[in-house]
Formats: sequence, structure tokens, C-alpha cells
Amino acid sequence: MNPGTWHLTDVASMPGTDIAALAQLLDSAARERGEIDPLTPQHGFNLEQAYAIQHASIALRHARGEKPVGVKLGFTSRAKMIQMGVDSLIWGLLTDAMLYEEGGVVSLSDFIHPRVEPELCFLTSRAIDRPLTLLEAAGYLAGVAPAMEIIDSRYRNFKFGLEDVVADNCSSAGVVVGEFCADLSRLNNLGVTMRFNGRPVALGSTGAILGNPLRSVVQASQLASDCGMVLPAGSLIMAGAATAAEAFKPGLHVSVDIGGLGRAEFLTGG
Ligand code: OOG
Ligand code: MG
Repeated sequence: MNPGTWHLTDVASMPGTDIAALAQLLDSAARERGEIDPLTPQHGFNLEQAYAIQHASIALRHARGEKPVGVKLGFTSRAKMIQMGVDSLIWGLLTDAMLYEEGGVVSLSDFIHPRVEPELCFLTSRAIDRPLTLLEAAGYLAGVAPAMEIIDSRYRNFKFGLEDVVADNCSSAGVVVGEFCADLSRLNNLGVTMRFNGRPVALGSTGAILGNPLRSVVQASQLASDCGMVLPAGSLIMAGAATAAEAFKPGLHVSVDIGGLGRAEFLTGG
């Protein structure tokens, strides 16, 4: 392993076949629920290539019939940056296969070593086809819901650097979204409590998400437009976790309460 070389490779020095092969490797790890070693020590790709790998792996999902449903942001709070040792905002792509029914059972057999984290989920009302300002963001949204993201790094022991986690679609594995509320006016300081069987396991505030979670919509609009992507009306935008994530096991009732917005919950099975 030679961390000194991680940022040195440019796009031209990495043939397209490697991007496809690494995307395939990550896709198989997710499907077969087998953890793999981080890829950068051996393959030394940069951030641009990491996103190319991510997009190629999502293209494999689309080819199997999965439908795009939106995007997720990662590392929008200090709590998450500190927990994982990565301090850049990142984003990943969500498909319908990642949607778990709110109030339903989430089976551990779908994952390698899943963790859950409390989030907010936005629903877009119009296509986002350019970078938005904070003042414009609410005008593009139909609502916001209490939500949880299930993350499941395909890397051994959930350990990775920036480029590796981006290639791995930012650890995306599932989302559980509660009921949408149309009032977007007071999102910047709501209490967040995630509980396992009624016992609080993570406490925070929506203000931990970029100071105001609506900024995650601004960031998503910027990132999408940077790569020429339009987010259609009806897209989900997961804002990023307000607290650190918690590992979970079967036999739990997992819930998140977000002050004023309500609750999202699920049960865990074997
Ligand atoms: C990477 C994904 C980060 C968030 O909400 O900050 C993320 C990880 O922690 O494995 O989803
Ligand atoms: Mg997340």
C-alpha cells in the first residue's frame, strides 16, 4: 500500500477497461455481500476516475432493470466526517432497489455490515437543471421527510479513503423514508433522535447538516450540473447524516424522530 501515489494518476493513465473492471468488482461485492480490500492502494485512481467507476457500477444496476430515484449526499456533517476520517462532501446515486418500506422489515441478509444513520429526504417538484441558490432551493421541492440511510461499505471493516468510498457509490445500500411534509420553512434546527428498541443511540440537530439541510439541495444542484446531469421532478435527495452512523443487528426496532417533522421506522430481521 502506498498512500503517496493515490492522487497522482490522471484519467489518461487509467484505461477505460479498468474503470469497467473495478465497477464490476464493486457491483459483485454488493450483490454477493462479500467485502473487498480498498482499491486505491493497488489501482491509484483519482476523484474524477472514482466518480467514473461509481457511474459505471450504477449503469450495471440500470442494465439489470433498476430505476434511478435520486441522489444522496455524504459527509455533510462534522459528525460523519470525524467518524469516517473523510472531510470532503461526496455524492452517490440511488435506485429503486435501495428503497425499503417505511415501517417494514429490513433483512440483515441483504448486507455485509450495515449501519444506519438519521437523515432528511427531500422530494423535488421540478427538474433541477442548473446550480440553485439557497433562496431558490425550496421552490424546487415538494416536501421533506424524516429518513434513515442504511450504509454498507463494500470495503473490509468499513475502512476507506475518499476515492474508494466515492467509487463504492458512497456506501449506499438502502433508504427508509417517512411521510413528506410540504412545510420547508423551519428545517435548520430540528432535534434528531435515532433509537434502537426505544433507547436513544444518536442525538443531534438538523443544523449539523451544512448549517441548514436545504444547503444539501444547493450542493446536489451544483454537483449534478457539474457533470451535466438533470435531476428530474420527483427525485429524492438524501441530505446526509446529522449524526454518526450505528451498526445494527437483527431483532431491533429502529426509529428516527425529527422535531416537527415526525418519525420514520423499521424493524430488522435476520
Ligand atoms: C460514507 C457515506 C456518508 C453520509 O450521510 O454522510 C454518508 C460512509 O459513511 O460510509 O452517507
Ligand atoms: Mg448517509
